[in-house]
Amino acid sequence: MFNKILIANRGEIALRVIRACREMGIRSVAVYSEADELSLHTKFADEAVCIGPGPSKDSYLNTQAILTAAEVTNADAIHPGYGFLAENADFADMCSSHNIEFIGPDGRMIEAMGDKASAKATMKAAGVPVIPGSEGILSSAKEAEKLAAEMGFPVILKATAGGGGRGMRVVYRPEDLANLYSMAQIESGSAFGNDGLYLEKYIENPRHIEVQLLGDKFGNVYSLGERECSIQRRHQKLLEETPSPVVSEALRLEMGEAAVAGAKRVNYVGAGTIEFLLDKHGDFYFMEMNTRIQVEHTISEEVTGVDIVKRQIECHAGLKLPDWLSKIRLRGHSIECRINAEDPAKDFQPSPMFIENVHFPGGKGVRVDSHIYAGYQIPPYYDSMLAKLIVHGQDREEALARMLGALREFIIEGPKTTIPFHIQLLENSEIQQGKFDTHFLDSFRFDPERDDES
Ligand code: MV4
Repeated sequence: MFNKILIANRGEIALRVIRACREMGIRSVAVYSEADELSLHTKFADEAVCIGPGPSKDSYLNTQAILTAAEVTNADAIHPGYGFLAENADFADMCSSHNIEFIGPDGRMIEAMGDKASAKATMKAAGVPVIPGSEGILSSAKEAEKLAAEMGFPVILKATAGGGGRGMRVVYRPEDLANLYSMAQIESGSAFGNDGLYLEKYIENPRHIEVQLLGDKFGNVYSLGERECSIQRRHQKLLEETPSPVVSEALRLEMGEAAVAGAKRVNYVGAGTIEFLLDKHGDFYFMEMNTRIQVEHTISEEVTGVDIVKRQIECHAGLKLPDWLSKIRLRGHSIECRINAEDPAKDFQPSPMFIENVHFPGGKGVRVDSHIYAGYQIPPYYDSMLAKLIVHGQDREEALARMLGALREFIIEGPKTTIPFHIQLLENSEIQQGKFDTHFLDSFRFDPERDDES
Protein backbone atom coordinates (compact mmCIF):
# COMPACT_ATOMS: atom_id res chain seq x y z
CA MET A 1 0.00 0.00 0.00
CA PHE A 2 1.06 3.59 -0.49
CA ASN A 3 2.88 5.28 2.36
CA LYS A 4 1.89 8.85 1.47
CA ILE A 5 -0.54 10.36 -1.04
CA LEU A 6 -0.38 13.92 -2.33
CA ILE A 7 -3.79 15.33 -3.20
CA ALA A 8 -3.61 17.59 -6.24
CA ASN A 9 -6.94 19.29 -5.57
CA ARG A 10 -8.88 21.45 -3.14
CA GLY A 11 -12.36 21.80 -1.65
CA GLU A 12 -14.62 18.94 -0.67
CA ILE A 13 -12.92 16.32 -2.86
CA ALA A 14 -9.55 17.01 -1.21
CA LEU A 15 -11.24 16.40 2.16
CA ARG A 16 -12.88 13.26 0.80
CA VAL A 17 -9.47 11.83 -0.18
CA ILE A 18 -7.80 12.95 3.09
CA ARG A 19 -10.49 11.07 5.05
CA ALA A 20 -9.99 7.93 2.96
CA CYS A 21 -6.22 8.12 3.51
CA ARG A 22 -6.65 8.56 7.25
CA GLU A 23 -8.84 5.45 7.50
CA MET A 24 -6.34 3.47 5.43
CA GLY A 25 -3.31 4.50 7.50
CA ILE A 26 -1.85 6.45 4.58
CA ARG A 27 -0.25 9.86 5.23
CA SER A 28 -1.75 12.73 3.24
CA VAL A 29 -0.15 15.82 1.70
CA ALA A 30 -2.31 18.78 0.71
CA VAL A 31 -1.20 21.29 -1.88
CA TYR A 32 -2.79 24.69 -1.67
CA SER A 33 -2.81 28.04 -3.42
CA GLU A 34 -2.23 31.34 -1.65
CA ALA A 35 -6.02 31.81 -1.74
CA ASP A 36 -6.55 28.49 0.09
CA GLU A 37 -4.19 28.99 3.02
CA LEU A 38 -7.14 28.98 5.46
CA SER A 39 -9.07 26.20 3.77
CA LEU A 40 -9.81 22.89 5.46
CA HIS A 41 -7.83 20.62 3.17
CA THR A 42 -4.73 22.64 4.09
CA LYS A 43 -5.56 22.20 7.77
CA PHE A 44 -6.70 18.56 7.82
CA ALA A 45 -3.96 16.89 5.75
CA ASP A 46 -0.91 15.58 7.59
CA GLU A 47 1.30 18.00 5.64
CA ALA A 48 0.58 20.96 3.35
CA VAL A 49 2.67 22.64 0.66
CA CYS A 50 1.90 26.00 -0.96
CA ILE A 51 2.16 25.68 -4.74
CA GLY A 52 1.51 29.22 -5.95
CA PRO A 53 -0.92 32.12 -6.34
CA GLY A 54 -4.72 31.84 -6.45
CA PRO A 55 -5.41 31.47 -10.17
CA SER A 56 -5.63 27.75 -11.05
CA LYS A 57 -3.05 27.96 -13.83
CA ASP A 58 -0.47 29.15 -11.26
CA SER A 59 -1.34 26.55 -8.62
CA TYR A 60 -3.69 23.57 -9.06
CA LEU A 61 -2.74 23.32 -12.75
CA ASN A 62 0.96 23.97 -12.15
CA THR A 63 2.30 20.48 -12.84
CA GLN A 64 5.94 21.32 -12.01
CA ALA A 65 5.05 22.82 -8.62
CA ILE A 66 2.85 19.82 -7.76
CA LEU A 67 5.49 17.25 -8.75
CA THR A 68 8.10 19.18 -6.77
CA ALA A 69 5.78 19.13 -3.74
CA ALA A 70 5.42 15.36 -4.17
CA GLU A 71 9.20 14.91 -4.36
CA VAL A 72 10.08 17.05 -1.34
CA THR A 73 7.42 15.34 0.81
CA ASN A 74 8.32 11.87 -0.47
CA ALA A 75 4.78 11.08 -1.63
CA ASP A 76 4.52 7.81 -3.54
CA ALA A 77 1.18 8.56 -5.21
CA ILE A 78 -0.89 11.55 -6.40
CA HIS A 79 -4.67 11.65 -6.23
CA PRO A 80 -5.99 14.24 -8.71
CA GLY A 81 -9.63 14.34 -7.54
CA TYR A 82 -11.90 15.66 -10.34
CA GLY A 83 -11.34 18.64 -12.63
CA PHE A 84 -7.89 20.31 -12.69
CA LEU A 85 -5.35 17.61 -13.73
CA ALA A 86 -7.61 14.57 -13.33
CA GLU A 87 -7.83 13.86 -17.08
CA ASN A 88 -4.54 15.39 -18.21
CA ALA A 89 -2.52 12.71 -20.06
CA ASP A 90 0.73 14.70 -19.89
CA PHE A 91 0.47 14.99 -16.12
CA ALA A 92 -0.23 11.25 -15.75
CA ASP A 93 2.90 10.61 -17.87
CA MET A 94 4.97 13.05 -15.79
CA CYS A 95 3.93 11.24 -12.59
CA SER A 96 4.93 7.88 -14.00
CA SER A 97 8.33 9.18 -15.19
CA HIS A 98 8.90 10.46 -11.64
CA ASN A 99 7.98 7.02 -10.27
CA ILE A 100 4.89 8.40 -8.60
CA GLU A 101 1.65 6.42 -9.03
CA PHE A 102 -1.04 8.60 -10.61
CA ILE A 103 -4.36 7.52 -9.04
CA GLY A 104 -6.12 7.40 -12.37
CA PRO A 105 -5.53 5.63 -15.66
CA ASP A 106 -2.28 5.99 -17.59
CA GLY A 107 -1.73 8.73 -20.17
CA ARG A 108 -2.63 6.47 -23.13
CA MET A 109 -5.99 5.57 -21.57
CA ILE A 110 -6.76 9.22 -20.80
CA GLU A 111 -5.97 10.12 -24.44
CA ALA A 112 -7.96 7.22 -25.84
CA MET A 113 -11.07 8.16 -23.84
CA GLY A 114 -10.49 11.92 -24.25
CA ASP A 115 -10.75 11.57 -28.02
CA LYS A 116 -14.49 11.00 -28.28
CA ALA A 117 -14.55 9.46 -31.77
CA SER A 118 -11.83 6.99 -30.85
CA ALA A 119 -13.51 6.16 -27.51
CA LYS A 120 -16.72 5.47 -29.40
CA ALA A 121 -14.96 3.16 -31.88
CA THR A 122 -13.34 1.26 -28.99
CA MET A 123 -16.67 0.80 -27.22
CA LYS A 124 -18.38 -0.29 -30.44
CA ALA A 125 -15.67 -2.93 -30.94
CA ALA A 126 -16.36 -4.16 -27.39
CA GLY A 127 -20.03 -4.66 -28.26
CA VAL A 128 -21.31 -1.59 -26.39
CA PRO A 129 -24.27 0.03 -28.20
CA VAL A 130 -23.28 3.31 -29.86
CA ILE A 131 -25.37 6.01 -31.56
CA PRO A 132 -25.65 5.53 -35.35
CA GLY A 133 -23.43 7.98 -37.19
CA SER A 134 -20.16 8.52 -39.02
CA GLU A 135 -17.37 5.95 -38.79
CA GLY A 136 -14.90 8.19 -37.01
CA ILE A 137 -13.91 11.70 -38.09
CA LEU A 138 -15.71 13.36 -41.00
CA SER A 139 -13.51 14.41 -43.91
CA SER A 140 -15.78 17.18 -45.24
CA ALA A 141 -19.14 18.93 -44.97
CA LYS A 142 -20.13 17.03 -48.12
CA GLU A 143 -19.59 13.71 -46.38
CA ALA A 144 -21.68 14.95 -43.44
CA GLU A 145 -24.49 16.01 -45.79
CA LYS A 146 -24.51 12.64 -47.54
CA LEU A 147 -24.61 10.71 -44.26
CA ALA A 148 -27.28 12.94 -42.74
CA ALA A 149 -29.47 12.53 -45.82
CA GLU A 150 -29.23 8.74 -45.45
CA MET A 151 -29.90 8.79 -41.68
CA GLY A 152 -32.50 11.49 -41.60
CA PHE A 153 -32.56 14.70 -39.59
CA PRO A 154 -31.99 15.88 -36.89
CA VAL A 155 -28.31 15.03 -36.54
CA ILE A 156 -25.63 16.31 -34.22
CA LEU A 157 -22.05 17.36 -35.01
CA LYS A 158 -19.62 16.72 -32.17
CA ALA A 159 -16.02 17.78 -31.66
CA THR A 160 -13.89 14.69 -31.10
CA ALA A 161 -11.76 16.70 -28.64
CA GLY A 162 -14.87 18.13 -26.95
CA GLY A 163 -17.01 16.33 -24.42
CA GLY A 164 -19.17 17.46 -21.59
CA GLY A 165 -21.28 19.38 -24.10
CA ARG A 166 -18.56 21.56 -25.59
CA GLY A 167 -18.28 21.90 -29.36
CA MET A 168 -21.62 20.41 -30.37
CA ARG A 169 -24.12 21.56 -33.01
CA VAL A 170 -27.60 20.12 -33.54
CA VAL A 171 -28.71 20.26 -37.18
CA TYR A 172 -32.43 20.11 -37.98
CA ARG A 173 -32.40 21.04 -41.69
CA PRO A 174 -30.15 19.91 -44.57
CA GLU A 175 -29.60 23.51 -45.70
CA ASP A 176 -28.03 24.41 -42.32
CA LEU A 177 -25.48 21.62 -42.27
CA ALA A 178 -22.60 23.20 -44.23
CA ASN A 179 -22.64 26.37 -42.12
CA LEU A 180 -22.91 24.59 -38.79
CA TYR A 181 -20.13 22.25 -39.89
CA SER A 182 -17.75 25.19 -40.51
CA MET A 183 -18.71 26.87 -37.27
CA ALA A 184 -18.16 23.69 -35.22
CA GLN A 185 -14.86 23.03 -37.00
CA ILE A 186 -13.48 26.53 -36.41
CA GLU A 187 -14.68 26.56 -32.83
CA SER A 188 -13.20 23.21 -31.88
CA GLY A 189 -9.94 24.00 -33.68
CA SER A 190 -9.43 27.13 -31.63
CA ALA A 191 -10.82 25.73 -28.35
CA PHE A 192 -9.06 22.34 -28.36
CA GLY A 193 -6.35 22.59 -31.03
CA ASN A 194 -8.13 19.72 -32.81
CA ASP A 195 -10.88 20.40 -35.36
CA GLY A 196 -11.98 16.79 -35.91
CA LEU A 197 -15.78 16.39 -36.01
CA TYR A 198 -18.02 13.35 -36.08
CA LEU A 199 -21.71 13.01 -36.75
CA GLU A 200 -24.53 11.19 -34.97
CA LYS A 201 -28.25 10.82 -35.19
CA TYR A 202 -29.64 13.36 -32.70
CA ILE A 203 -31.56 11.70 -29.89
CA GLU A 204 -34.36 13.97 -28.72
CA ASN A 205 -35.19 14.28 -25.02
CA PRO A 206 -32.87 11.56 -23.75
CA ARG A 207 -31.96 10.79 -20.18
CA HIS A 208 -28.34 10.92 -19.03
CA ILE A 209 -27.60 7.73 -17.15
CA GLU A 210 -24.10 6.71 -16.12
CA VAL A 211 -22.66 3.52 -14.69
CA GLN A 212 -20.07 3.58 -11.89
CA LEU A 213 -17.23 1.14 -12.41
CA LEU A 214 -14.24 -0.11 -10.43
CA GLY A 215 -11.41 -2.03 -12.07
CA ASP A 216 -8.32 -3.68 -10.56
CA LYS A 217 -4.93 -4.60 -12.03
CA PHE A 218 -6.01 -8.27 -12.38
CA GLY A 219 -8.56 -7.58 -15.10
CA ASN A 220 -11.63 -7.52 -12.83
CA VAL A 221 -14.20 -4.79 -13.50
CA TYR A 222 -17.41 -4.40 -11.47
CA SER A 223 -20.47 -2.20 -11.87
CA LEU A 224 -21.81 -0.32 -8.86
CA GLY A 225 -25.09 0.48 -10.59
CA GLU A 226 -26.29 3.55 -12.43
CA ARG A 227 -26.83 7.19 -11.60
CA GLU A 228 -29.61 9.31 -13.08
CA CYS A 229 -27.97 12.63 -14.04
CA SER A 230 -30.55 14.21 -16.35
CA ILE A 231 -31.07 17.28 -14.17
CA GLN A 232 -28.41 19.51 -15.70
CA ARG A 233 -28.09 23.15 -16.62
CA ARG A 234 -25.60 24.09 -19.33
CA HIS A 235 -24.00 20.67 -18.91
CA GLN A 236 -23.53 21.23 -15.18
CA LYS A 237 -25.29 18.61 -13.08
CA LEU A 238 -27.36 20.00 -10.23
CA LEU A 239 -29.02 16.90 -8.83
CA GLU A 240 -28.25 13.20 -9.18
CA GLU A 241 -30.02 10.10 -7.91
CA THR A 242 -29.68 6.36 -7.83
CA PRO A 243 -31.32 4.13 -8.80
CA SER A 244 -32.81 5.89 -11.82
CA PRO A 245 -36.62 5.98 -11.61
CA VAL A 246 -36.79 4.55 -15.15
CA VAL A 247 -34.20 1.77 -15.01
CA SER A 248 -35.66 -1.71 -14.43
CA GLU A 249 -33.63 -4.55 -12.93
CA ALA A 250 -33.28 -6.03 -16.44
CA LEU A 251 -32.07 -2.74 -17.95
CA ARG A 252 -29.64 -2.22 -15.04
CA LEU A 253 -28.12 -5.62 -15.72
CA GLU A 254 -27.85 -4.89 -19.43
CA MET A 255 -26.28 -1.43 -18.94
CA GLY A 256 -23.94 -2.75 -16.27
CA GLU A 257 -22.78 -5.62 -18.47
CA ALA A 258 -22.22 -3.30 -21.44
CA ALA A 259 -20.23 -0.85 -19.30
CA VAL A 260 -18.13 -3.64 -17.77
CA ALA A 261 -17.44 -5.09 -21.23
CA GLY A 262 -16.29 -1.66 -22.46
CA ALA A 263 -14.01 -1.11 -19.48
CA LYS A 264 -12.57 -4.64 -19.66
CA ARG A 265 -11.79 -4.11 -23.34
CA VAL A 266 -9.38 -1.29 -22.39
CA ASN A 267 -8.08 -3.00 -19.20
CA TYR A 268 -9.51 -0.18 -17.14
CA VAL A 269 -8.01 0.30 -13.66
CA GLY A 270 -9.47 2.36 -10.83
CA ALA A 271 -12.74 4.29 -10.59
CA GLY A 272 -14.39 5.18 -13.88
CA THR A 273 -17.78 6.02 -15.31
CA ILE A 274 -19.44 5.18 -18.59
CA GLU A 275 -22.12 7.68 -19.59
CA PHE A 276 -25.10 6.55 -21.62
CA LEU A 277 -27.98 8.30 -23.31
CA LEU A 278 -31.26 6.48 -22.74
CA ASP A 279 -33.92 7.22 -25.36
CA LYS A 280 -37.69 7.15 -24.96
CA HIS A 281 -37.87 3.58 -26.31
CA GLY A 282 -35.61 2.34 -23.49
CA ASP A 283 -32.59 1.88 -25.76
CA PHE A 284 -29.24 3.08 -24.40
CA TYR A 285 -26.12 4.23 -26.18
CA PHE A 286 -22.52 4.94 -25.14
CA MET A 287 -21.76 8.65 -24.86
CA GLU A 288 -18.45 9.16 -23.02
CA MET A 289 -16.17 7.50 -20.51
CA ASN A 290 -14.89 9.55 -17.57
CA THR A 291 -11.56 8.32 -16.25
CA ARG A 292 -11.79 9.93 -12.81
CA ILE A 293 -13.67 9.91 -9.54
CA GLN A 294 -16.78 12.02 -10.11
CA VAL A 295 -18.53 14.57 -7.92
CA GLU A 296 -21.59 12.32 -7.65
CA HIS A 297 -19.78 9.08 -6.68
CA THR A 298 -21.28 9.60 -3.20
CA ILE A 299 -24.79 8.41 -4.09
CA SER A 300 -23.42 5.12 -5.40
CA GLU A 301 -21.55 4.75 -2.11
CA GLU A 302 -24.81 5.23 -0.21
CA VAL A 303 -26.74 2.50 -2.04
CA THR A 304 -23.89 -0.01 -2.38
CA GLY A 305 -22.11 0.52 0.95
CA VAL A 306 -18.80 0.59 -0.97
CA ASP A 307 -16.24 3.30 -0.17
CA ILE A 308 -15.35 4.09 -3.78
CA VAL A 309 -12.35 6.31 -3.01
CA LYS A 310 -10.74 3.69 -0.74
CA ARG A 311 -11.31 0.95 -3.31
CA GLN A 312 -9.94 3.25 -6.05
CA ILE A 313 -6.73 3.79 -4.05
CA GLU A 314 -6.41 0.04 -3.40
CA CYS A 315 -6.82 -0.73 -7.10
CA HIS A 316 -3.94 1.58 -7.99
CA ALA A 317 -1.80 0.12 -5.21
CA GLY A 318 -2.21 -3.26 -6.93
CA LEU A 319 -4.74 -4.86 -4.59
CA LYS A 320 -7.42 -7.16 -5.96
CA LEU A 321 -11.05 -6.05 -5.69
CA PRO A 322 -13.17 -8.41 -3.52
CA ASP A 323 -15.20 -11.00 -5.49
CA TRP A 324 -18.42 -10.08 -3.70
CA LEU A 325 -18.56 -6.86 -5.78
CA SER A 326 -20.10 -9.04 -8.51
CA LYS A 327 -23.07 -9.75 -6.23
CA ILE A 328 -23.82 -6.39 -4.65
CA ARG A 329 -27.44 -5.32 -4.46
CA LEU A 330 -28.54 -1.71 -4.39
CA ARG A 331 -30.08 -0.84 -1.03
CA GLY A 332 -32.69 1.94 -0.96
CA HIS A 333 -32.42 5.24 -2.80
CA SER A 334 -29.92 8.10 -2.68
CA ILE A 335 -30.04 11.69 -3.96
CA GLU A 336 -27.38 14.38 -4.14
CA CYS A 337 -28.00 18.12 -4.45
CA ARG A 338 -25.07 20.32 -5.39
CA ILE A 339 -25.12 23.43 -3.24
CA ASN A 340 -23.35 26.16 -5.21
CA ALA A 341 -22.53 29.77 -4.34
CA GLU A 342 -24.68 31.00 -7.22
CA ASP A 343 -27.78 33.17 -7.42
CA PRO A 344 -30.62 31.16 -9.01
CA ALA A 345 -32.58 34.43 -9.41
CA LYS A 346 -29.76 35.92 -11.51
CA ASP A 347 -29.01 33.21 -14.03
CA PHE A 348 -26.84 31.33 -11.53
CA GLN A 349 -24.34 34.16 -11.32
CA PRO A 350 -21.45 33.22 -8.98
CA SER A 351 -21.64 34.70 -5.48
CA PRO A 352 -18.14 34.28 -3.94
CA MET A 353 -18.79 35.91 -0.59
CA PHE A 354 -17.67 35.58 3.02
CA ILE A 355 -19.51 32.77 4.87
CA GLU A 356 -21.02 34.63 7.83
CA ASN A 357 -22.69 31.61 9.31
CA VAL A 358 -23.38 28.02 8.36
CA HIS A 359 -25.45 25.19 9.76
CA PHE A 360 -25.34 21.71 8.22
CA PRO A 361 -28.46 19.53 8.30
CA GLY A 362 -28.27 16.14 9.98
CA GLY A 363 -30.25 13.14 11.11
CA LYS A 364 -30.58 9.62 9.76
CA GLY A 365 -29.49 9.19 6.16
CA VAL A 366 -28.13 12.72 5.75
CA ARG A 367 -24.53 13.30 4.59
CA VAL A 368 -22.85 16.64 3.87
CA ASP A 369 -19.52 16.63 2.00
CA SER A 370 -18.27 20.20 2.26
CA HIS A 371 -15.20 22.31 2.93
CA ILE A 372 -17.00 25.44 4.15
CA TYR A 373 -17.17 26.79 7.72
CA ALA A 374 -18.35 30.00 9.41
CA GLY A 375 -15.70 32.62 8.67
CA TYR A 376 -14.60 31.03 5.37
CA GLN A 377 -13.97 33.41 2.47
CA ILE A 378 -14.92 31.77 -0.86
CA PRO A 379 -12.04 32.43 -3.29
CA PRO A 380 -13.19 33.79 -6.69
CA TYR A 381 -10.85 31.55 -8.73
CA TYR A 382 -12.46 28.13 -8.56
CA ASP A 383 -15.78 26.43 -9.17
CA SER A 384 -18.68 27.53 -7.06
CA MET A 385 -19.67 24.27 -5.37
CA LEU A 386 -19.85 24.76 -1.59
CA ALA A 387 -21.31 21.46 -0.49
CA LYS A 388 -22.85 18.21 -1.62
CA LEU A 389 -25.97 17.33 0.30
CA ILE A 390 -26.54 13.60 0.05
CA VAL A 391 -29.45 11.67 1.48
CA HIS A 392 -30.20 7.97 1.66
CA GLY A 393 -33.67 6.53 2.24
CA GLN A 394 -35.44 3.17 2.04
CA ASP A 395 -37.12 4.20 -1.18
CA ARG A 396 -37.37 7.23 -3.49
CA GLU A 397 -40.26 8.74 -1.61
CA GLU A 398 -38.39 8.67 1.69
CA ALA A 399 -35.22 10.04 0.06
CA LEU A 400 -37.15 12.94 -1.50
CA ALA A 401 -38.83 13.84 1.79
CA ARG A 402 -35.53 13.56 3.64
CA MET A 403 -33.82 15.80 1.07
CA LEU A 404 -36.51 18.48 1.31
CA GLY A 405 -36.21 18.48 5.09
CA ALA A 406 -32.42 18.67 4.96
CA LEU A 407 -32.50 21.53 2.42
CA ARG A 408 -34.80 23.51 4.70
CA GLU A 409 -32.49 22.92 7.69
CA PHE A 410 -29.41 23.96 5.71
CA ILE A 411 -28.33 27.52 6.60
CA ILE A 412 -25.64 29.36 4.67
CA GLU A 413 -25.43 33.08 5.43
CA GLY A 414 -23.37 35.31 3.15
CA PRO A 415 -23.47 34.09 -0.45
CA LYS A 416 -26.57 33.40 -2.52
CA THR A 417 -26.89 29.64 -2.95
CA THR A 418 -28.77 27.07 -4.97
CA ILE A 419 -30.61 25.79 -1.86
CA PRO A 420 -33.93 27.60 -2.63
CA PHE A 421 -33.70 26.37 -6.25
CA HIS A 422 -33.37 22.77 -5.07
CA ILE A 423 -36.37 23.16 -2.76
CA GLN A 424 -38.59 24.33 -5.62
CA LEU A 425 -37.20 21.63 -7.90
CA LEU A 426 -38.04 18.85 -5.44
CA GLU A 427 -41.51 20.28 -4.90
CA ASN A 428 -42.20 19.96 -8.64
CA SER A 429 -44.66 17.17 -9.38
CA GLU A 430 -42.88 15.97 -12.54
CA ILE A 431 -39.67 15.60 -10.54
CA GLN A 432 -41.57 13.82 -7.78
CA GLN A 433 -43.03 11.41 -10.34
CA GLY A 434 -39.63 10.82 -11.96
CA LYS A 435 -40.86 12.25 -15.27
CA PHE A 436 -37.96 14.31 -16.64
CA ASP A 437 -35.18 14.25 -19.21
CA THR A 438 -32.01 16.22 -20.00
CA HIS A 439 -34.09 19.21 -21.15
CA PHE A 440 -36.16 19.53 -17.98
CA LEU A 441 -34.30 22.56 -16.65
CA ASP A 442 -34.62 24.41 -20.00
CA SER A 443 -38.26 25.07 -19.16
CA PHE A 444 -38.26 24.87 -15.35
CA ARG A 445 -38.81 28.31 -13.83
CA PHE A 446 -37.39 29.25 -10.45
CA ASP A 447 -39.58 31.74 -8.59
CA PRO A 448 -37.30 34.21 -6.74
CA GLU A 449 -40.26 35.79 -4.92
CA ARG A 450 -41.17 32.55 -3.23
CA ASP A 451 -38.38 32.39 -0.71
CA ASP A 452 -40.49 30.84 2.04
CA GLU A 453 -38.50 27.70 2.50
CA SER A 454 -41.28 25.73 4.10
C1 MV4 B 1 -26.16 13.86 -27.69
C2 MV4 B 1 -27.49 14.26 -27.50
C3 MV4 B 1 -28.44 13.79 -28.35
N1 MV4 B 1 -28.08 12.98 -29.38
N2 MV4 B 1 -25.85 13.04 -28.72
C4 MV4 B 1 -24.21 16.53 -24.21
C5 MV4 B 1 -22.95 16.30 -23.48
C6 MV4 B 1 -22.14 15.40 -24.30
N3 MV4 B 1 -21.57 14.41 -23.46
C7 MV4 B 1 -23.08 14.81 -25.29
N4 MV4 B 1 -24.35 15.47 -25.12
C8 MV4 B 1 -25.43 15.11 -25.86
N5 MV4 B 1 -25.17 14.26 -26.89
C9 MV4 B 1 -26.80 12.63 -29.53
N6 MV4 B 1 -26.49 11.84 -30.56
C10 MV4 B 1 -27.77 15.12 -26.42
C11 MV4 B 1 -26.74 15.57 -25.62
C12 MV4 B 1 -27.13 16.47 -24.58
C13 MV4 B 1 -27.08 16.12 -23.23
C14 MV4 B 1 -26.60 14.89 -22.81
C15 MV4 B 1 -26.54 14.56 -21.49
C16 MV4 B 1 -26.96 15.47 -20.55
C17 MV4 B 1 -27.43 16.71 -20.91
C18 MV4 B 1 -27.49 17.05 -22.27
C19 MV4 B 1 -27.98 18.29 -22.62
C20 MV4 B 1 -28.04 18.63 -23.93
C21 MV4 B 1 -27.59 17.72 -24.91
